[in-house]
Amino acid sequence: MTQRPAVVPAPAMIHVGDGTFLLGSGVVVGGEAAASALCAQLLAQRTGLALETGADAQLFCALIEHGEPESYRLRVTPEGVQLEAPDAAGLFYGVHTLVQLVARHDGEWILPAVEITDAPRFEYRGVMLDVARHFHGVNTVRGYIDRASALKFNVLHLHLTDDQGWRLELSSRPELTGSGAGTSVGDKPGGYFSAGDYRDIVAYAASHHMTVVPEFDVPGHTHAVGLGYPEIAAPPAVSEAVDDAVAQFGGGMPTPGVPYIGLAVGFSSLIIDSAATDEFLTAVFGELAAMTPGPYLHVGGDEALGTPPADFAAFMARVTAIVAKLGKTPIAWHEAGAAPDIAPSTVGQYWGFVAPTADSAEKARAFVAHGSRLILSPADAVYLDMKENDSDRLGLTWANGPTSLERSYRWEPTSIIEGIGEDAILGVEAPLWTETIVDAADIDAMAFPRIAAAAEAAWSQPEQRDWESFRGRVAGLGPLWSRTGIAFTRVAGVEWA
Ligand code: TNX
Repeated sequence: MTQRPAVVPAPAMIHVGDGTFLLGSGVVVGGEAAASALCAQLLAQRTGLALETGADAQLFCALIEHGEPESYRLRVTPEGVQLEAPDAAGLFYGVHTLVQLVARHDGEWILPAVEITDAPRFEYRGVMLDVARHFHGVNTVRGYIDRASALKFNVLHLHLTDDQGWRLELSSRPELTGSGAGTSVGDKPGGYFSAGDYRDIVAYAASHHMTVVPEFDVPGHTHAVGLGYPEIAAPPAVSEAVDDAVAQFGGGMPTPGVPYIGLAVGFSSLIIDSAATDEFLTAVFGELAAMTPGPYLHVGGDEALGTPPADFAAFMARVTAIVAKLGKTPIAWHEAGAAPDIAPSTVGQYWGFVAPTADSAEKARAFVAHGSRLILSPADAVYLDMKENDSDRLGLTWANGPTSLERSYRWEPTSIIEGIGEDAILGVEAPLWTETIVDAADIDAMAFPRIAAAAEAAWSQPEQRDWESFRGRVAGLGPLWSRTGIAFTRVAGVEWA
């Protein structure tokens, strides 16, 4: 085996040794219970071999005393396989690396002899799924958790609300889903998560070492709120910025009280200075905090195009204070950096370009000046909803599109915003907006393979990142993805196996 093993994201250290370990039926996987069961299951799925778990194992998974969180060490020799990690997440990631190493050689399933030591670069490694523009149900979300966690992502950000629908049932404001969740973009069926569905997603994510970050997007992107609670909805905004956005995305302006099924953004707002809005925010974020074990609640704050700057600043200060008081860390899109009085713990999510335009970098820096950190989601690199070709059925092009796998790969987190280095970066997140994305097959076709490029930006050390190497390794994942039912796009420029 001289070929470089197809491990994505690239590990911190990989050394290829001599020989191979032969995977045959009868091979026993043992050690720590959860990891060995997962390992046997995934290897069986990959190869079709019946592997057993038990004592006298040739593949052994062990928890050890010391090491960085989420790290692992994997040693494959012709005699056996040892996986060690200081925590369950590390074992989980080691198992997924092992599964990526499986290869077919002279008619046998083998693992190449390797020694790997690995640990993540960033602590926040996110994917975002928009369940508002098109609703995506629990099974689809579970599938996305399977896929993302296998690439060592540890955060699932759910964009739960937008103009087109409110997708989480709340007992404090039942009309949010009673009236606000009936449709999706293009008048497709709507839908929402019950509290039980949400708990199911949170638990499934946790079992895959992912934290759910739920987002209620306010004050803009709230047309659907007005369907059930018109008393806190401002009339659709009229401004040049709104006109431009409506012209760019399409679907026209909304009619108050009627579900919005277009693609435009920026026209809606909650009423800013109102006791009823305040009570609404306290109730909905309070209920969300109680349902959410993770440390973060996302408050949105993007594209409030019709909201005067002073109103926007006052609103973002208010909503971040409410979330902080609930004992959670607020996250807001970078526009909220323009609000001087946001809760100082607020994490900013930068969605500008790799080369920042206008005042996006300045707004992003404000979060760090307050003592917090940034999540980087440069839209022209890791927005998974960007088209690869103008003629593609799915996706948008506004972020310097069409894009490419190479563009998604070739960027370095510390080189985007001047003055924002490693310590100011909490992590990297790849959002998937779903204006054009209707079902699980669409999600696979858009997210794969570019999600793998984002995974490497989030996990791998800069010295391990190299486009030519990635291009080869990602090709090697094709058979694993096919085997696990991932309907990825065979993008040009990669020699898919
Ligand atoms: C911009 S990114 C948006 C979303 C759209 C997306 C489409 C951001 C914070 N806002 O409302 O869905 O573009 O790519």
